[in-house]
Amino acid sequence: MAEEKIEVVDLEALEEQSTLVDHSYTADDIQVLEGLEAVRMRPGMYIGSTSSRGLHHLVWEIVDNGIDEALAGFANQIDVVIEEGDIISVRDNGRGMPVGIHEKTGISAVETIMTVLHAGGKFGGGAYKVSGGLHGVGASVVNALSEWLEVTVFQNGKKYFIRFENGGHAIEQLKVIGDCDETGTLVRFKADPTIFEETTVYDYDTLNGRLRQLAFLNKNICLTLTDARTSELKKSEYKYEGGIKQYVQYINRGRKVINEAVIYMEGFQDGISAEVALQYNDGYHTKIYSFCNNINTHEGGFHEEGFRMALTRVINTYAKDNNIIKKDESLAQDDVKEGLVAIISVKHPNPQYEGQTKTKLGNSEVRKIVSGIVGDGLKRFLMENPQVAKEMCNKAVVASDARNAAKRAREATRRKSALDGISSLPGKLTDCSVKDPSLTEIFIVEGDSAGGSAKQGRNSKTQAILPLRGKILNVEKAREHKIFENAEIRSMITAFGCGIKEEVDINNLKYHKIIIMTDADVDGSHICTLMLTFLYRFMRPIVEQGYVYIAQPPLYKVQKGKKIVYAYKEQEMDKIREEFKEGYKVQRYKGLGEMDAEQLWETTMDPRNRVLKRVTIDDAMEADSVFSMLMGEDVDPRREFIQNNAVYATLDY
Ligand code: 1YM
Repeated sequence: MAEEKIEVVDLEALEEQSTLVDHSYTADDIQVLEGLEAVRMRPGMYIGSTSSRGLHHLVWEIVDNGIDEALAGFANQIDVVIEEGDIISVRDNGRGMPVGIHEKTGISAVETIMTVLHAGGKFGGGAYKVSGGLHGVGASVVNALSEWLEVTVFQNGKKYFIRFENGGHAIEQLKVIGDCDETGTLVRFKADPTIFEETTVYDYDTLNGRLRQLAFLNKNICLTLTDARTSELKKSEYKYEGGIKQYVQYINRGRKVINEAVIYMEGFQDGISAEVALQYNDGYHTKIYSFCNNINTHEGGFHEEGFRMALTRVINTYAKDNNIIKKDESLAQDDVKEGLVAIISVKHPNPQYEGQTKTKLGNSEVRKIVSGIVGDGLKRFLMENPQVAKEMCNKAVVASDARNAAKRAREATRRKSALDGISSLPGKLTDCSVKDPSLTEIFIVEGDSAGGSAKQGRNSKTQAILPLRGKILNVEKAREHKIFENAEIRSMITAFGCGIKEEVDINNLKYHKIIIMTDADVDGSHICTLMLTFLYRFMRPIVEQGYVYIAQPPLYKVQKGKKIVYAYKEQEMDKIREEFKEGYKVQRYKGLGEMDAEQLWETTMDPRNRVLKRVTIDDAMEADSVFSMLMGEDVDPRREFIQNNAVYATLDY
């Protein structure tokens, strides 16, 4: 009976909402395909780009539908498989997409969902769609951009199947292909290589990182990822009963914490749900990550504002009431945030995104809701845990004292900012001759010897070289003024020219490509992690706006007779071995220093041949988290991490 009802609801909605059913089949067919054709003509408008990022976006569109089904209370398991040939398979154990067939048109709801733009969001049983990312375009867009796509629905004891080819053309109508005793939806697709010209190869770590994040943000949903492309299966499984509470613990892993039990609060009002989890560590940095509908709102917005307001207000009131500070004193927002790790996650039926990268939540009503739950929840926590409350307040008082002392010292020496005196170009920089930033790039190179080769090999018109000596600095354990005294960091700030923190001005950025070039080993990736962490914390807009890249030096040089080829990934090397069979020489590069200037140019710096990885804000956020853990007090997770060589894994795209 229940299934009957769902079908009726969907078909009624379908009739109302979809233009499809008002016309004859052929006319509709044309209209439908015009819609999908529009997607194929301008894929960027729907999925952002057709780069590797856009490719991964296809997976998120399908996974989001599974997450929605889970949030509606009907599914608790989503399995993603990367099959051989980079075919993606996503399966959930929900109700299954509606299979009802419309009498007049003979078109099934499944087919409509897969062929009408935005159909999935428009009709349905009334429950709003919570996921659906920045683009949130729906499954039909994935269909349009696939060489082929298959949907199998498990429902009513039957298995239904439909297949589309060539960008969304159903090859036949939905049909029953067998019996089953489970329910759910399985979508399999192969991205169209004529659309994704750059690459159709999925990156395990990218998929893995986001699936773990989705598991943290949606408690009790089990998400798995299997890589079946090689004979050795790789698999991860994530399920967090504690949701964002565990997310905070994950970020603080290996750190000494002030409040052992994570402070957690949640609320629901006017169709908007909000949850917040927070924990202080003994460090100086603040990590507030906010989300709306599972999307990281990097630029903040009203939910973050509500959180900060409530945090500052409640801690000040408590500190005064308990004579920790005087009645006429107050702790600034920066003081109460020192060492704070917080996750704010809201689910909103009608989110408005603003800002440069459309990642700032613009719904003003959210401020009051978040500030309300944080105000009540935190007040209560402090009253019930006086010992921890005192430690939290004391930490803020120490931060406040340090900040005031630094300010007095600055005023005394009449220095306007910690950065005064950094104005002339750093000595080690070898600049390029062209001045137009949109044409120029700067390589940040590990070590003097590689720096030397890079200087010799470069295109001196457009490529600047800044060699760094060893590790940059433990930015985790130093307060800000110490950080700015570090020579390597000062060199970078001066060279880039865009300023730091709140004062970053992209218009002054001197190079539109900042390329980190380090050895392809553990040390190299550690330096890369340090760099990303620094950029993430101090120059976030340049990461957000896509100006940061990681160079990919080759792992191997293979020579057969006169022919020389380079392999940048193990998989490529496997292919070469197959192709060359025998009679070839292999050199494994351990560091950039092993290449002469010409080789370095040819393999890693020449825009015509090189492979660059553009750093996304999520990569930088992960690097920051890894780094924080590596620098923390706790030795065990660090040892484990280094043993597993995971730094390398994270950065080995
Ligand atoms: C692997 C991807 O798409 N699962 C899925 C999708 C839907 C439903 C269930 C569903 C939703 C509703 C009712 C409803 C979709 N339904 C629609 C539409 N997994 C995956 N599982 N019955 C089934 O929202 O009321 C779009 S997606 F349009 F019918 F609502």
